[in-house]
Amino acid sequence: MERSKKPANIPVSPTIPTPNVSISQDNSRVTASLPTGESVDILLYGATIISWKAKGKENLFLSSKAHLDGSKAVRGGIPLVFPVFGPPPAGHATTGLPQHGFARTSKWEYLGKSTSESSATPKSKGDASVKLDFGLSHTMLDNIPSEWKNYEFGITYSVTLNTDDIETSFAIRNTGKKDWEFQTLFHTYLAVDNISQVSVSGLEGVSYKDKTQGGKEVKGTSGPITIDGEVDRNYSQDPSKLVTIAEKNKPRYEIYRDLLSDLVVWNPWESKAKSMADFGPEDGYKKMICVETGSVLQWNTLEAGDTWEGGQRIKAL
Ligand code: TA6
Repeated sequence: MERSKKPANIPVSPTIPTPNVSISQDNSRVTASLPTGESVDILLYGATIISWKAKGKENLFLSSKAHLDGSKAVRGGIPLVFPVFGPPPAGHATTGLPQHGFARTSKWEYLGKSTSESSATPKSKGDASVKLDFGLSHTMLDNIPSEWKNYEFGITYSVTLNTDDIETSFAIRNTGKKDWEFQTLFHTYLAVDNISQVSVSGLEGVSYKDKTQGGKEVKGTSGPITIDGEVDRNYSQDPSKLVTIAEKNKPRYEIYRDLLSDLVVWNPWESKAKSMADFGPEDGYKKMICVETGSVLQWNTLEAGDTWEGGQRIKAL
């Protein structure tokens, strides 16, 4: 063939960096990482995120005494609360369930991943992301010690790891013929360097239920929240309002909410931390703050066949 007519060589582009997802041998854990180094580690037990690394740091607090073997809800990371927040009330469909429900103590199914490669030029590894889906349904639970054994549901929990944030979202379906009520929350344990230098803004002037005072309604603080003792507060705040966690007045996390009107701010402080056998190290309470997002200050009724959705995005700064 005449040389001039030979088609030009098609340059072969170097492989575009893609997210990596692996499942542990014993099928108990899913780990994902991005070409840029961000990573997330999720136990199928409770679909509990136990590690989220971004900006070169671990952003979640995990108690050094946390049970990671499925024997108890994980003390740290992002445990999932469903269908009841706190101790179930008496005379209710959730009566008999454990504190914070069964989602965090059930084995979830890994449903798969979807990734988006870096769309920038092959050289930059800028914005790959990976979405991991997990599922829980009534068929996967046995001996539910409550009226809930008669309800049918399907939950898809999606965790999306991006370069500087993580998204967690729920799609909760009532797959049965009976309507039912629920509460749900992402019980996020954020890692901080020193709780005494932490402030939470975005809740100024918002009144709250103070669980350290038996749920008494308390007028909101005029300035950012600071922590110098046990704090256990339930706030209701317009989901479009940004909540920022700062350290030494330098923003460290931003929390964006999608349809989640309630926030819980919790730090057990010294004596409560000591009273929890799975809380460690002893001064671990100085290294964490729970800023939890959900829908817990009222019951959400989900009619048969309906789906409820809600989520959050936490940005590490
Ligand atoms: O979300 C705050 C809270 O409800 C606190 O009252 C405290 O009990 C915390 O959760 C931990 O609950 P747990 O059942 O994990 O010990």
